[in-house]
Amino acid sequence: MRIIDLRSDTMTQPTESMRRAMAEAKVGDDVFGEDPTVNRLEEMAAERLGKEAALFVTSGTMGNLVSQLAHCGRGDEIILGGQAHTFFFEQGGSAAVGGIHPRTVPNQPDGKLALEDIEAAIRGDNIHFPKTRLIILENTHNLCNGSPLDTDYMKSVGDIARRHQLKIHVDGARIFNAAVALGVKPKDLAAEADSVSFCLSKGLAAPVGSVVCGTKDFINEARRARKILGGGMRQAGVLAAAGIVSLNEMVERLAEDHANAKKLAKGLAEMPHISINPDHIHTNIIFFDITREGIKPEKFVQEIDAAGIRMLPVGAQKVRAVTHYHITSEDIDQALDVISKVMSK
Ligand code: TLP
Repeated sequence: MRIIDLRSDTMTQPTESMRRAMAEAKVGDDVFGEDPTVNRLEEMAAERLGKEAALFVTSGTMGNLVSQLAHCGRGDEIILGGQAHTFFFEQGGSAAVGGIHPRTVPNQPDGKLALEDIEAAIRGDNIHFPKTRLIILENTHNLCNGSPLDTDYMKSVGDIARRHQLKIHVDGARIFNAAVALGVKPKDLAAEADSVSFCLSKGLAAPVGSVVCGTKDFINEARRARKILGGGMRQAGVLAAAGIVSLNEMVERLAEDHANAKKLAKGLAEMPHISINPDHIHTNIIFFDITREGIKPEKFVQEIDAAGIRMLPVGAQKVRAVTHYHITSEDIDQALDVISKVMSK
């Protein structure tokens, strides 16, 4: 039975061309700055994001953490969404490792933080308060249906940050999805950010790795933070080689994933006892609610799994599905067929 795995775009396997590039990669000791393939990936990433420099890290979680450690000192405060991956799914690393105080504001359904909420959360000069240092945005926003944040919104947050001398970090795990969905360049979406981290190992299909981009000074600090976290890798060019293929070959095709996610959302919207608005789906992540009594997300997921369709249950009513490189339009037909049978039992 063919397994159609929609749990996450992290399930993607390296392509043939990645495997070849990995086998043939020229390598050196990257802690000494001597791995030519890592250096090449970092140059390419900096160029794509319109920043001076970049740093290859093990994961999106490490990318976000080294960025916070580079921007903030102990006791500093960050402003971020209550649904932000950095707040929700990274073990509270900001506080646990960095002594950084998270101040959450609500995410709007499209992943944005309301501008007035950001302004209201910024601390004044008062001996009782931590110092606000950093605003973190997420693009695309995972828990908010993979919504992309556009350049106008980024400019508005940039204005606030400049007025209050704050930095902006973008958790751009899927910023290439955002750029493709909005028809802009990743560097346009990153222009207002002091730092951006993006993942190679999600829709871009590399086996491992993320890249953090920013000024040279920021990257020097982030490199120190990576080392203390144990993330100084040696002949990491075997991994970076796959990341180079990601940037060269895997970006434009993300549009197919978005089309498949939209198709899945539209198909689900027509089914009884499933609630989803396909107009809210712009990239490769969809969430839908199961509204039928007696079928909880866990049970639903078990039943479709028996027919080879994998999705993730999240919370009391919700299920998540993510399209990616290994999912075809026919797979979506198959998934819809299985789901419609499960729901009409
Ligand atoms: N997200 C994973 C899970 O952790 C939920 C997924 O399957 O979507 N930022 C964002 C927006 C992310 O979605 C993720 C991973 C990360 C950061 C962390 O990346 P990794 O897993 O490489 O540490």
